[in-house]
Amino acid sequence: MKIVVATKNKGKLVEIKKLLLDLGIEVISQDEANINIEVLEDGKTFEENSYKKAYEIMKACNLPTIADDSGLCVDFLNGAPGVYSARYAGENASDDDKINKLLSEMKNASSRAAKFVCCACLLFPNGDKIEARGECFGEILNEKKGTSGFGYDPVFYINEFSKTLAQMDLEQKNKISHRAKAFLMLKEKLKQYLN
Ligand code: ITT
Repeated sequence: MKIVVATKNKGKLVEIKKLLLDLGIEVISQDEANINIEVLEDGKTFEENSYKKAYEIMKACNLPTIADDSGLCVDFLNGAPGVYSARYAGENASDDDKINKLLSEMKNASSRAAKFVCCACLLFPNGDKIEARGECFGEILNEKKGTSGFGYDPVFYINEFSKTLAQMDLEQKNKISHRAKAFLMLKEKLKQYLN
């Protein structure tokens, strides 16, 4: 079996490929499958968007396809940026632009609690679907710390480890992140499905 990963985000792709390594299945990116489609992420939930991404790429390549829709939900911002995390500072904004916007919105925040959410959806050409959700809790720092990872990692601090996600190496992030939890559950469901 071969699985296509429906993402254009290079940081995510590195994490997902590593998370799926122990399946012993060939995993290729949508670029490697030569699928150049922009999926309009207009769903109201992470679940809706992950299904939509998996569906559109799966239709184009006719192979089992896995998509991840994820984002940062901040208590003080009533769950924002949420499903808009990628476009929080505009369509082509950099990770730094997004972080700067977040920190300015949180200048006088009474709470800095936040969580990352990841919804993973694996769709098969016959319509079968496996889904899983993972969450990772932390708080938003006032300044960036660390250079690993991607997105909001430099300001997402986890008390238990006294580190931001950007101060962790990939191995450590892939043990505790929202994505790690979602993909661990998805792999368990896939193993049952294949038996
Ligand atoms: P694809 O849709 O092509 O997969 P994307 O970056 O647009 O790529 P999303 O729509 O799921 O993906 O947006 C998720 C955004 O949330 C992502 O761009 C980051 O800004 C942020 N994000 C998600 N997971 C993250 C993580 O593990 N660390 C830091 N930021 C993360």
